[in-house]
Amino acid sequence: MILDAQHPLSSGLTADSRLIQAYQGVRPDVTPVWFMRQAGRSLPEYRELRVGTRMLDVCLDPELASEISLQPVRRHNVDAGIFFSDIVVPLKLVGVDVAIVAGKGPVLGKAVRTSADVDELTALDPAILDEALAPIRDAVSRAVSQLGSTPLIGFAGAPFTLAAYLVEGGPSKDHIHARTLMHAEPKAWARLMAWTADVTGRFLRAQVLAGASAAQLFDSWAGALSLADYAASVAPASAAAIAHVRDLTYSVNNVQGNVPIVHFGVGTGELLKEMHNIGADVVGVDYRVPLDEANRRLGGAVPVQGNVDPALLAAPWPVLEAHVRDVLERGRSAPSHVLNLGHGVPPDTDPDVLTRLVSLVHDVSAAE
Ligand code: 1CP
Repeated sequence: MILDAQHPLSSGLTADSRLIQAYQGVRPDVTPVWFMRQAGRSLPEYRELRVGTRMLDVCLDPELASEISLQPVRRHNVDAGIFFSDIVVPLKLVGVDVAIVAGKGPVLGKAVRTSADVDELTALDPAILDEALAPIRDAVSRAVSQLGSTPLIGFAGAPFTLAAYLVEGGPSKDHIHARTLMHAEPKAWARLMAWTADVTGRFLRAQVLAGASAAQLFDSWAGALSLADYAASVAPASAAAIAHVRDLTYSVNNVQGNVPIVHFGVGTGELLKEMHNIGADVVGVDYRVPLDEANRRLGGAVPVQGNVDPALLAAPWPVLEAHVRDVLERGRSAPSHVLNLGHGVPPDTDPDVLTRLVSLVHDVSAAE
């Protein structure tokens, strides 16, 4: 489907931005940079807005969600905004009993542990999202109207990462119940993954149709899986989630493009190739695998995003600077590179360090 003429990719507002060029495999004049979790607790203006509010209420308030998406763009001069929301928002909207507990993360009213639990969950009809996602569409279009030529990235959780919360009932270290269900009840697992792909895919598509210029699928916890389990029991559902946005194209000055899709996971060094193969354009790399090695594993033809170690944001500036220069240097081996962290901004990060890091990346890459 071709995006409508007002979409910032179709209108030409964001199609030539550094971010979209790099995501398309073209190296722009300057390496673009944004940070996972750039919107959030590291910013005093975010903490101030959040006083007395609940996370999921804020996600469903179009004015607040758009304002929070804009805060880091105003402050840091990053090359992209990321929509402020959470991966569990579409679960909440389809009718799942889920809350986000401060300092902990998503907590489910009831863990999905058996085939009967899966039947009960999947009886919730994903089609109701078409209407229920209205506040998300509203928040995205408000943010996009303020961002001008800076692209907004839409995002969603990959089916495995969402299933990990659904099956565990909350945050977990090793996701053991999810991995047990995968093998103990393979048919129920497949139903769970297909349903989750539909729910999360609709969330992602709604953001792109409302004006997001790129889409990122977060499979944060896929690093808990073996390559064989990932390929057999997870990758098909991630491909199905991505298929919700894979058909979206734009045409500007007679040049056709597709909405770029980024796929990111933590501890997924062994899975990089598979994570690209599900239909992603760009692979997000965590801090464990250097970018030149990630590029080698990906076959040398895939744009990469990453991978400054978030731990170094709190190290003395010369230590961080040397690390960032090294990441930029290794990133030059790939066709193109978007600088990011290897995972989210830690909540206690000094925001001035992030602003300084953005200028460093722009200055160093412009001089190359
Ligand atoms: O700036 C941005 O990046 C946009 C905001 C954003 C994103 C992309 C939030 C806001 N959440 C997410 C995605 C998300 N949510 C992921 C994938 C990215 C990642 O790996 O970091 C995951 C795994 C979640 C689940 C989640 N929600 C957690 C992790 C819990 C765990 O298992 O360790 C947490 C703490 C939340 C709550 C949340 N989401 C976002 C914020 C700012 C917060 C904290 C809110 C609070 O505590 O009040």
